[in-house]
Amino acid sequence: MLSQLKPFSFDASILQHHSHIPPQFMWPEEEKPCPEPPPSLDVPPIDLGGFLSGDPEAISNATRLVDQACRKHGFFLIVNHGIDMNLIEEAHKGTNFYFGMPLEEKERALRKPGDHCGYASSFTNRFSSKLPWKETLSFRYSNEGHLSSVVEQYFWDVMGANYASFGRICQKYCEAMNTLCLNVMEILGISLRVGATYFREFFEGNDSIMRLNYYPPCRKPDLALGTGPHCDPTSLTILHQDDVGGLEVYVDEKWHSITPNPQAFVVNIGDTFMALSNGIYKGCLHRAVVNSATPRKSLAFFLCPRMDKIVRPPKQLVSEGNPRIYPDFTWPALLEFTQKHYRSDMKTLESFVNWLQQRSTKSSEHYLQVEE
Ligand SMILES: O=C(O)CCC(=O)C(=O)O
Repeated sequence: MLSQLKPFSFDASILQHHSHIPPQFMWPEEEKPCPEPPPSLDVPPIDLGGFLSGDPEAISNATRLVDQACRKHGFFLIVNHGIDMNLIEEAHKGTNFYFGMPLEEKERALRKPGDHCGYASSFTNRFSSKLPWKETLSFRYSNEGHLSSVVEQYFWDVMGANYASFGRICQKYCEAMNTLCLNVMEILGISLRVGATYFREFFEGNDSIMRLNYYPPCRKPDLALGTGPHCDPTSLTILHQDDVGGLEVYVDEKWHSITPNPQAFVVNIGDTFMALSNGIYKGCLHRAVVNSATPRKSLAFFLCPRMDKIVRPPKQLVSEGNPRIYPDFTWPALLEFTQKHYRSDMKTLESFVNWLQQRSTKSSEHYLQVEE
């Protein structure tokens, strides 16, 4: 089937009005969206302001709720987060501005094969099946001092002076997400009983990824998916969705919606944190559906460790009754695996471990560098 599909290029601004969609965007029966919106998932709202105030009751509530959610499915909301609502709004406006540009303009940031940063569109030049109905722009953020303008610089270098202001907004937005992630790491450190600073320190100097997702309307939303089912291979995802709705999570063998809340960030555990917690905290399958009337946007910040950090659980999380599940690895190895060899699903870590084991000792050593 795959080999019969011709390469194609569509203009999403035209395709969104077509009542027939190309077969590359039709998902198999068992993966199609639910005919009716599924019930909402009960995701606990975590009061970050309360936690940071040092109030013992607020700390105990936040850590208890996070612990329950992460043992079961790894999704929770952060409210009272202290991030300037104007910054969030500006980031959404800039996202509209960028994706509203003609294709040749957006393609100035075109993602190169094998790279994970840049502009990617399922609507252009792909031989494939089960394509997501979306366009994305991804870029690197680093918390290392000498890379303190890496986002701003990216927009300037790739898109030019007209995007300098949006680049500054994205830089600020990523810095805010970095702060938020490190605060969440304190909650996770307490809830896993390894101390507030353990994971915060592990992620200092992180080398993370920001992705802007844009889902045009689709006249056949019952056949297509905006983002196919996947687990995030990264460590922690902080997502802000607009008010359209479409994010769904697979819990207890069914899909559930995550109702939009502009005041909240949706947070989920990724595979790398699952490994850091020795499998105690779970990431779970999620996807995004599309609709026939309204474009949808989401801003996703993916926290990733510094490239040379060894992903290994702290000794408090390993015992005779709870032995190591995953071997030591580095984030670049898992990134390569999910970019080149494997579409992320519920079994990514298991498959990654098998892949690592199959490689020669020599090349494994390349991935298992020793931390400074
Ligand atoms: O747009 C969404 O709600 C989900 C996005 C997502 O899962 C992703 O970018 O990996």
